[in-house]
Amino acid sequence: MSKTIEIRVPDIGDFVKVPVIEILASAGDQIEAEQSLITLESDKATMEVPAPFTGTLLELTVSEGDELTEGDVIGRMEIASDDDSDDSQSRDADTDAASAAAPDAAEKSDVETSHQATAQVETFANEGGTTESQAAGQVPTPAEPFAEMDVPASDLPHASPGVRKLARELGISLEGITGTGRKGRITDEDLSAAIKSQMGGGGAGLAVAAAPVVDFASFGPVETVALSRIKKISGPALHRNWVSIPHVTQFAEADITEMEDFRQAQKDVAAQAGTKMTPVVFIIKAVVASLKAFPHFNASLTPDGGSLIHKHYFHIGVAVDTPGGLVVPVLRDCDQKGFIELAQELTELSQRARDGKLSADEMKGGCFTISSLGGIGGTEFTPIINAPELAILGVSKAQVKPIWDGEDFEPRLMLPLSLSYDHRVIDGADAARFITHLGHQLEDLRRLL
Ligand code: CAO
Repeated sequence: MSKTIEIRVPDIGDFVKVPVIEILASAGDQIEAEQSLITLESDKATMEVPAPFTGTLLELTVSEGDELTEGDVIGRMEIASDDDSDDSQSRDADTDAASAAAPDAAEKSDVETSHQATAQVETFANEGGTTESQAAGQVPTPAEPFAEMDVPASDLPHASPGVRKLARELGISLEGITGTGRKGRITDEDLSAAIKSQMGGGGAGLAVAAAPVVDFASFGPVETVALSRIKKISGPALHRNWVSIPHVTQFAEADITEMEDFRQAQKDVAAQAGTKMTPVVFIIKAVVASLKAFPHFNASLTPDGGSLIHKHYFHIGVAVDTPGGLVVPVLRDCDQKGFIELAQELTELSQRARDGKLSADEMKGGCFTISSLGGIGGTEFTPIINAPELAILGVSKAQVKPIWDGEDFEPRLMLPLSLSYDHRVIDGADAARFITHLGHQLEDLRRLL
């Protein structure tokens, strides 16, 4: 004989109206006692609501986004009528707690009062670690861990206990996995994608030994300082781009002697317009001309990697060094703007970047990025592509060099350029053509103007 029971949210401490973020089972599923049915997530913790008994799930009456409180019905299941609270496969249900949590359950005539299992709780601060009770194979009872649960959400990755458990079992760190779920939560799919990516196409693999954990304090005084918010956001993206895009960097030098003479001559004009004519503005124009000549640089791969999306607009990102870290505001429609207008926009955007006042939209939509360290120094560097863009130009400090003109060495102002490109799409020969074309734009002012 079988009977139908309601499944209710068990004691979840002081939490009320906790959103459902994951549905883990479907009607018709054969469910084991303790099997997780749904995941709830508050700002402080994720909690899985397990099945109270072994049986067949008849229905789940909640959806993602619903907000639940202790005692709320989440569905019904059919269990063997002798599958009672003393069934060895089932958790003991605390009927007092159940009726306290579900006072209206007794009013249902066709449905037994629900038996409640204990929510499995994991705080966000528990990543990578295993509580003592978990290590002992126990499900924490609400009474003790809920008191400790009220810890502030840390910057550790958000993931359901199920995802964390699987990641632990597979020895995969959740650090560095970009969550696509609500509030950046790492979902099952994100974990699978990370595992696939770590296994790498062709088995090249990204599985590397974990970085050594060093007790620096044993060598001398130390201080731990949290990374800036910008670095915490940009770090995983840079890491992803670095490991997932086959980068090659092509170097070249452009003779900008004439360009620099012209720029110096234009300084007053720019000053009258309330701005500063920097080399970066000329480089933006040269990049636009080169993107027009080599349209497959102004493109992005489709997510399946099988096609290119060509862009018919010219939005250029410029990396700006700010006290909090690197940000990349995007100057839109650079093909339609003059030098003075671009100079004004660059000055305004980079100032707002340094003041931390850029909006997220102002950092979106770029086709190609320029990273200029020319005002600082260094000879050349290998910039990391700003995915989903296909290439990035690094600019270093121009220097006067003796250049052989066929008869003599002439002092010329040479600008070092570094073009990193996605070798899945761009061949080395194309990159050499692109950077040569770019150099010619900068060398021949008539083309640029
Ligand atoms: N060669 C020689 N001098 C250069 C130069 C170059 N390639 N580029 C700029 N300069 C000069 C400028 O002309 C300016 O001198 P004057 O005042 O005499 O004209 C001086 O260096 C200072 O320039 P700047 O770097 O402050 O300003 P900019 O307009 O050239 O660049 C910006 C603007 C926003 C790109 C820059 O300020 C910046 O933030 N650069 C850092 C970007 C970065 O961090 N990239 C790294 C990414 S990877 O981590």
